Amino acid sequence: MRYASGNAFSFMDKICALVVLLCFLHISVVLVYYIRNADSSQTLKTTNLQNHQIHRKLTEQGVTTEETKPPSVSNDTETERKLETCPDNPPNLVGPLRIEFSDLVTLDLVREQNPALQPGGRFKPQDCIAQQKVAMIIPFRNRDEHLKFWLYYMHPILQNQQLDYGIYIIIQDGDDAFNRAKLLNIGYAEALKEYDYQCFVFSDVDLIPMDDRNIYKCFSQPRHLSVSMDKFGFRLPYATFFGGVSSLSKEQYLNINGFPNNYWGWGGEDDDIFNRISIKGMSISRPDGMIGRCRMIRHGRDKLNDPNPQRFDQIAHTRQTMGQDGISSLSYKILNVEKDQLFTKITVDVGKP
Ligand code: UD2
Ligand code: MN
Repeated sequence: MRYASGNAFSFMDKICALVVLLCFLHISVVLVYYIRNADSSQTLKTTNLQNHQIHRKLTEQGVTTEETKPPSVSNDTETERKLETCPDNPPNLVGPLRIEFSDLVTLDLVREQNPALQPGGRFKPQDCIAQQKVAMIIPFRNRDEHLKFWLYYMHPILQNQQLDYGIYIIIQDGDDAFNRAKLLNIGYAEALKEYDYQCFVFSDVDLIPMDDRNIYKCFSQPRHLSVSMDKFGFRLPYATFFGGVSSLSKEQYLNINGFPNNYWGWGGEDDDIFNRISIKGMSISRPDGMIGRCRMIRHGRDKLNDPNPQRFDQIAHTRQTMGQDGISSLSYKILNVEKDQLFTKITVDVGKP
C-alpha cells in the first residue's frame, strides 16, 4: 500500500501529536531531576572509589556532614551527657577493603569527604569516649603523591576505628641522607607537646591496610601492624621484621629509650628498634595474617636514601648504644609548622650524618 486515505491521515496526526507531547513531558521531568541532582554529581564521580562504604558508615554512626548535622544545642546539659568508652570492636568496621591507587584522588576531595576533622587532622568520636589517644607519625620527604593516598584511605579508616587521633607528617629538610628513625623520634616529641597522647603509630607514607579491623592503636606489647604486605607476597620477610607500620604506647616507647638517631640512609633502623624491644624483655604483638594484609604503593629507591653501609655493624651493637642514643639524646630544630584540616606538617633540621 503506497497512500492512506484522508481519514487515516488525521488519525495519524493525532497519534503523532500525542507522542510528541509525551516526549516533551518525559524530557521536562528528566531535566528537573538532573538539575536537582547536579550538586551530588561530584560525589558520583568517585563512586568507583572504595571510601563510599566507609563514609556511609561514618554518617550512620553520627559523624556528621554539613547536611546531616543536628542543630546546635545552646543548653549544655545535652552536650555534657555521660558518654561511655568506645567498644573493643568498633561496630562500623567494614572488614576487607579494596585499595587501589587511582588518579582521581585530590587533597580537596579528601577534605570534602572528612568534614568532621579539626585542624591538624584531629578527630575524636562524638558518641563515645575513644579508648586511646593516638598520634600517627609519618617520616617524610618529597612523597606528596603517596601522602595523598595515605590521607584518603586512612582518615575514614581511623574514624571508623573510633580513635582520638592526630596526624603528624615529619618532613626532613635539606639534602642529607634520609633519617627515618630520627624523624619518628621527633614526631613523638612534637605530638606530645600538643596533646596527651598515650599511643604512637609509626607509619611509612606508602602503606595502606587492606582491612580496617587492623586497628591502629596500642596493645600490651609493642605491635607490628604491617605483617603481610603485597610487596613480600603477603608474608613476613623474616620473623623479626618490624618495618612498615608499628605502634608503641608511651611507656613501651620510653622503656626502649625511643628509636636510634644515627641510622642515615635506607635500612637497619627497624631492626634496631626490634632489638631494643627484645633486649627490654618485651615481645611483638601482631594481627593475624589475613587482617594484617596491606598494600605498598610501588616505588623506586629515593635519591638521598641509599642503603646505609654501616647498618649491619650498628644492628650488632644495639645493646651497647641504646642507653645513650634515643629519645634521651634527641636534638633537632623546627623550621616550619603547617596546620591543615588533614594533617600537621612539621619541617625539621635533623642535623648531619
Ligand atoms: C622498608 C620498610 C621501612 C623502613 C625501610 C628502611 C617496608 C614496607 N618498610 O621500606 O619501614 O624500615 O625499609 O629504612 O618494608 N621516606 C620519604 N622520603 C624519602 C625516603 C623515605 O618520605 O626520600 C619515608 C616514607 O615514609 C617511606 C619510608 O620513609 O615510606 C621508608 O622508605 P622507603 O619506602 O623508601 O623504603 P622501603 O619501602 O624499602
Ligand atoms: Mn616503601
